[in-house]
Amino acid sequence: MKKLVFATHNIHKLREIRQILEKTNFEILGLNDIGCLEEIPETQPTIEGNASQKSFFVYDKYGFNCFSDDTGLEIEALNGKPGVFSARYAGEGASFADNIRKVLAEMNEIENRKAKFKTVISLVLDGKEFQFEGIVEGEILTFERGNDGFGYDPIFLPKGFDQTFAEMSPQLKNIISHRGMATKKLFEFLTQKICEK
Ligand code: ITT
Repeated sequence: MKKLVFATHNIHKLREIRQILEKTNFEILGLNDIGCLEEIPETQPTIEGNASQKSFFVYDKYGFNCFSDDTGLEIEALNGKPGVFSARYAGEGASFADNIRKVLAEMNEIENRKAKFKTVISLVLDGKEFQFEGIVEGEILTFERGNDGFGYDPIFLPKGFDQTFAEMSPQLKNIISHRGMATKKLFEFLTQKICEK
């Protein structure tokens, strides 16, 4: 079985990805499994750049084929912010609640509520990079709704649905979400790779 590293320290993400990629015959390793305990730099100005930086960091330093993901919320009226700063929009170490508070304050009295979540997965196989994107469009509400999910889920209403990401079941969110879509593309690519062998 070919080994493939998922460059995250987040065990929840790792578990989820292992389930999704179960049928590809790739053995998915986490960073801990390869002895990488350090924080991987994310210093690029774009989501694509950050995903790429993480994958190449592991490939170059640890010598494993690898993939990583980066996600951002892009709000039209805020010129695409918080974007790459989504995790630390209200400052280094900010909580999800702090970030939501900042977004709602900045969106106060703004009529254009359009926003999208974007995930980019960067896969580095034998030194060659492939990227897979997932985008979900929607709008930013004026107040929080729902308790599930994480991050900006309580204020994001995906287009065509009347539940926020924090109100819908995790199963439904996984099917329609940015990360779900990007992961599906990765799954199809890896399945095809195995069939080619
Ligand atoms: P890594 O260690 O894997 O890099 P991270 O916390 O940086 O984890 P992401 O790049 O996936 O995770 O996401 C950046 C931020 O965007 C995250 O902290 C959330 O605030 C927000 N976010 C990402 N995915 C989200 C989702 O599905 N729903 C709501 N908010 C999300």
